[in-house]
Amino acid sequence: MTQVNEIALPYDVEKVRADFPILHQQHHTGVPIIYLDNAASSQKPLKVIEAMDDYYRRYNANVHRGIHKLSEEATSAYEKARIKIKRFINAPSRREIIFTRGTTESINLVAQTWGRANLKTGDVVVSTVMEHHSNIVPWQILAAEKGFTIRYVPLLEDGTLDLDYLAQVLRDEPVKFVTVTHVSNVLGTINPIEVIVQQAHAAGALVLADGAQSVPHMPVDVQALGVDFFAFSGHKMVGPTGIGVLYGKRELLEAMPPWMGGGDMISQVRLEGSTWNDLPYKFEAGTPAIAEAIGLGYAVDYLTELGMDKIHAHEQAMTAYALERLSEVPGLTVYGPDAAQKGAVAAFKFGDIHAHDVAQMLDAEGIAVRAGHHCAMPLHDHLGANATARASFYLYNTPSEVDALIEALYKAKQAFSRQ
Ligand code: C6P
Repeated sequence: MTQVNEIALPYDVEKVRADFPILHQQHHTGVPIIYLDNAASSQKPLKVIEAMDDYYRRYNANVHRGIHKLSEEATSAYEKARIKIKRFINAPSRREIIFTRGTTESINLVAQTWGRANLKTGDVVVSTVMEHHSNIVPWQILAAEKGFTIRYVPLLEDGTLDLDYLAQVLRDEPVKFVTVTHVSNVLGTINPIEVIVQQAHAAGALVLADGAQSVPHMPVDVQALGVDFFAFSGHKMVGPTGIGVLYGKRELLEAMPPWMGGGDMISQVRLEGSTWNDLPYKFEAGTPAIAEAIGLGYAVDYLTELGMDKIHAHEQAMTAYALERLSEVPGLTVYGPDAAQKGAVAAFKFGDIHAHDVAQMLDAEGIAVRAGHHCAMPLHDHLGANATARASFYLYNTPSEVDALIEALYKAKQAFSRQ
């Protein structure tokens, strides 16, 4: 436990920051960059960067193909990464870990395979108003073709899901599939996935949870959650871009047809027809993102060594502190539930100042935040805002960075009041 700005933090943040080269780059203001756009993408520790560099320098080759030393080494590292991820989310088998390009591809895979094979006119899929577009649009595309209905769970005043609505739809309508985010990328709401799974399963529906904003930030156990499918991205969890994961229960994955066809996903190809490879390869057509998978394995090592419990505790302390400080700023409203029910995200409106102007003025102070609809337009419609500014925290952020954010916001307010 270390004490920073009178806040108790579970580890020495400065020591952690030393692992991330980008955090030591100077902004044009002459101070190190303050990176508060972690919900969009996280920074990478040296360990991950070096692991990818090492692959390209020492054992670059394709996987599962060559009977030569380099290919064997590459295959072994690629498959080792899969095992690390299996352990990290406590999946029963490595065969249930499918490498994809990210959360978006993982959800599209489920829609285009399980969804295409199982959903028809008259069926109902349940999503929510707080979803990222990647958990709405794939279902809309399929619904337009298959004719099923999508119901969206509305939100309560405090930014949590209306679970009574969910219970009612599950009771009254032929729901086959529930697809819901674990943590909202705008409100930060942590949804009670175990409860949703219990209710959905009791009604005979399967559940996909979007873990893009949970896996990087808190311990996740897919067996304890009980989910049928779980999707997440490497780049938000100190890993590289271009790699993500779909976890699926083995019996479901076995029964699903493949999506993309090509090399590695087949068992036999004849001109008359083909048969499919075993899991997980049935869903990994073509040369995969090898360096990225290896990098993600090292990202998992990094998070595990630091400890997901500690990371979560660090972020809870940071979020509570940020919410407290933001509440002092006149005219500023943070969306979503209070710190106890919230991931490390603070999306806010700042009086009449447009979110893009807020982000631009913060950038001038060396502070990176995101502004816009954050790929959650239906949620912004619900909030009655076409854009919000969003500060999002991770394992390397410090309370003094929050202080700098607050100071810069006051400065922005002053500049705008002079106009
Ligand atoms: N949200 C954000 O700034 P990809 O792009 O496939 O790695 O992740 C998509 C995605 C899915 N679900 C949730 C809850 C997400 O937050 C994201 C990515 C980023 O909020 C980029 S739009």
